[in-house]
Amino acid sequence: MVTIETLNNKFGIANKATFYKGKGGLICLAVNTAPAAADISLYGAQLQSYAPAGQKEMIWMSAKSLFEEGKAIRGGVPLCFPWFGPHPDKAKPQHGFARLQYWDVLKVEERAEETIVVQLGLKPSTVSMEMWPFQFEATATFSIGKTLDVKLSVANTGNQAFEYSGALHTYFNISNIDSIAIEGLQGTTYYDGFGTEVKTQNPQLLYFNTETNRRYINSTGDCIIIDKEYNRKIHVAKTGSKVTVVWNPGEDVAKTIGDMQPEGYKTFVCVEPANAYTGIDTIALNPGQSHTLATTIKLVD
Ligand code: TA6
Repeated sequence: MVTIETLNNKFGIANKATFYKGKGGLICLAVNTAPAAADISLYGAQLQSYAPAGQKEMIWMSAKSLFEEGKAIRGGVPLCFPWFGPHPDKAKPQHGFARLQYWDVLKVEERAEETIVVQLGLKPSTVSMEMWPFQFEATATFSIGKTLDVKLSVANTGNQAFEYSGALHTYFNISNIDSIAIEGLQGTTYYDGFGTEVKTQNPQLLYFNTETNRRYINSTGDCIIIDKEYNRKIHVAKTGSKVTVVWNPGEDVAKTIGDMQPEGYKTFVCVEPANAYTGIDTIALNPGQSHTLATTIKLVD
């Protein structure tokens, strides 16, 4: 396996982008610049932290997350690919294999205004071929500056067409689930959990007082997480996605999640740009085609 020293020699940027051995021995990249700080694990290509200068952390991580091969990291921005949610074959992992694989470093670059662009890549492996027998190239691109961009591009590099679903399963750090609301989903239809009944959100704002697991369909607009206690608004824009998933497990479900503290549900909400619903928005790629699912996250007044 590649060493920290090799990665830093090849891709590191002095005092701004440094590879190090993180929890569980997983290799991570710490980014520290004047406009922002961030942290990315190569395992899963999973962003674990992002904060613009002088601001509170925007991304939530579970204090009980396992950092173990074969287990997903709980928190950050898990990349769900090539399927979202449970697979009909129960032997296959929920949310696909991408978050359970080591990704290769393709590039770490500094751009204008000290924005650091990190590109990680994933290609088929024996593990992926057993679960999903297609030739692909997945590229995760993180642009870390005053705003945060996360992109997951998938190219069909084989000679067979394939379909996939996925999500940028972003865990946002919030003051308290009782103190936040989400704007941007009014008038949008959604499925509750994995049910099939279609409901419509009438209120302008979505509040949380119990487990919430909604898939808003044909939802392409931006969302704003309004956090009264932290006195901030997080703007979540997206492209290449027709579904927005909003998830908070609530008190009872949180207790059943082994890698989350019982109180953990209070300080995060997931707002996920996704393509998550068979027949509605799964992405079909012919040989040579590609698709990009992307989000831009920033603080707004
Ligand atoms: O995005 C919401 C969801 O699909 C929920 O159903 C919930 O299970 C969550 O993802 C977390 O999934 P995970 O496999 O990471 O425990």
